[in-house]
Amino acid sequence: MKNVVAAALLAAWGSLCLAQAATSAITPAATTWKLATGYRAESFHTQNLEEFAREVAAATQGQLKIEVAANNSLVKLAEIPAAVSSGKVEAGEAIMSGMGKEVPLAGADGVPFVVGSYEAVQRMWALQRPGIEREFARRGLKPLYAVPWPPQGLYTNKPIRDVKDLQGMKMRTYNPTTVRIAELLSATPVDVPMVQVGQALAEGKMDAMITSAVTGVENKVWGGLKHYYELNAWFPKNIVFVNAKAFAALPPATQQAVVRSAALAEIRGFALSRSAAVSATEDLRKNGIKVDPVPFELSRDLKRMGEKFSREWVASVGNSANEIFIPFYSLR
Ligand code: PCA
Repeated sequence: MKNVVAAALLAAWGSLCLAQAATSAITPAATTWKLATGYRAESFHTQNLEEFAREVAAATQGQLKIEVAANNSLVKLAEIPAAVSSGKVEAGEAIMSGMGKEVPLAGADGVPFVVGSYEAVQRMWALQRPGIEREFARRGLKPLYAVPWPPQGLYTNKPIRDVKDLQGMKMRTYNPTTVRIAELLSATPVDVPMVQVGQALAEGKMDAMITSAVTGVENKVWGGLKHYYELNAWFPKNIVFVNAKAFAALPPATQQAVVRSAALAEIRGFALSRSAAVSATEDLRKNGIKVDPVPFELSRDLKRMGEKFSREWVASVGNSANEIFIPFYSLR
């Protein structure tokens, strides 16, 4: 009797194993990607990433889970592209112009007074994307989507009339472009990661910076900075990318789900950026920052500086700069 029960149990166990093997042949094991970003969880970029992750999980019935690690917690912002290239993490988000040294085309994002509206951001991105795809592929990366920060304006701790007033100020920078701009303005560049701006201000390490209204609000800069001039100088984009091998290892249906969700995330991100630009400027005002139009002399001097910067940039990048700028201007 005992033997009969044992045999029946064994048979049941065997068929259970067979059934499991059959299901796992149909549904491959779930994959988890870690996605590193250097921005805070509450930032609109990160919120958008979280939504992207939720959509991918839903579209793949949980077969691909993307875990977002915000605030430099997994990899520091500046090191994210290399970490994704090497496969240390599967995916990441970085500010594209921060990669301008290795990928000159990515620097187009930070050239002052070229892109002046969300429509222009879209046109620039469409022209940049093929080159960015190619350059990223050479580094083992696959771009998924890009979303702009709101327009960049000038914050200062005292009123500014012309660029002479900026001379000698400690100007916070966040990429090679802003470093060069500080130099051209005879200010002293001080590299401060976005999440440390509040602290740097409290410690008296900075007098001025060029960034968005959103970044000023997120770092509650009104303790140290008093003026915000709406320069509308450029719209830097964050780009989200994945290790190309990790992407290629996904089943085709999952790859399609990622690409589709990325396209949606880009559209949603543009809309979030637009509305954050408006509400953040209002928040700056409410918190006592004087939001001013750009004084005539300052505007004239900055435009000149921008032209010098553009010439330098085109000369250093060569042909691929013209591949973007010529159609960009002729499409206008
Ligand atoms: N905020 C980021 C990049 C551009 C922006 O608006 C920063 O200040 O670092």
